[in-house]
Amino acid sequence: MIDCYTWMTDNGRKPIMMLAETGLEHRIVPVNIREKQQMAPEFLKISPGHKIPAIVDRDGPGGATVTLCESGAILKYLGEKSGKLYPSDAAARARVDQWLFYGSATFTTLAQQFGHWVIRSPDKVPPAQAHYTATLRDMLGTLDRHLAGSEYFAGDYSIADISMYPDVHLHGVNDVGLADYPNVKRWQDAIEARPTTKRAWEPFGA
Ligand SMILES: N[C@@H](CCC(=O)N[C@@H](CS)C(=O)NCC(=O)O)C(=O)O
Repeated sequence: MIDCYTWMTDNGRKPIMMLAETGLEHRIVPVNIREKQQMAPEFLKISPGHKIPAIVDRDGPGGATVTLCESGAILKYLGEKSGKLYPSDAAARARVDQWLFYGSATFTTLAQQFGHWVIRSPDKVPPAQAHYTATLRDMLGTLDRHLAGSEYFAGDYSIADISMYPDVHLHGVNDVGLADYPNVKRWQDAIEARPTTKRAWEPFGA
């Protein structure tokens, strides 16, 4: 049984999407970050940087308990454990890793800044708004060029796609629109149509 500590945010949806794909036995433990539940001492033992998502797998390798934070590390772990959405061939795996890291280290991190400065902040700072809008559009352009020659980011549907999807869905579709990024739109529509994605995006814990 895997406990998935998470909330209804971009990063928070990633392990939920992956767990839905793998069929691994799990339960969702809501951590309401608006109410600062991520600061609870018990949660900080799992995620020292007070960030969701995190998982606890009481049936890890050799029967050990595995405690993990960081969405990219969690996706890799679940991919290795289940044998799904993460190829075993070394070259194919390296390609997935490249886009997984782009998704978690670059795309989501900068899209979150767009979300803060352009969408949510009550302080309107025009240079920050312009900078993060241009940054988001630049990244969507990068994704669009890659997806022009590839159905998914790295071969078949994989954890790389899961790492990119939530911010494309939230900020691409809803905020800037995908009219200028037809390949991203085709990719996002295909992932959105998966029954597992629909299940993973249902509200919880509120
Ligand atoms: N690099 C981390 C980022 C996680 C992250 O940004 N989590 C946010 C929600 S999406 C959070 O928990 N914020 C609450 C806080 O920082 O206190 C990952 O990929 O998991």
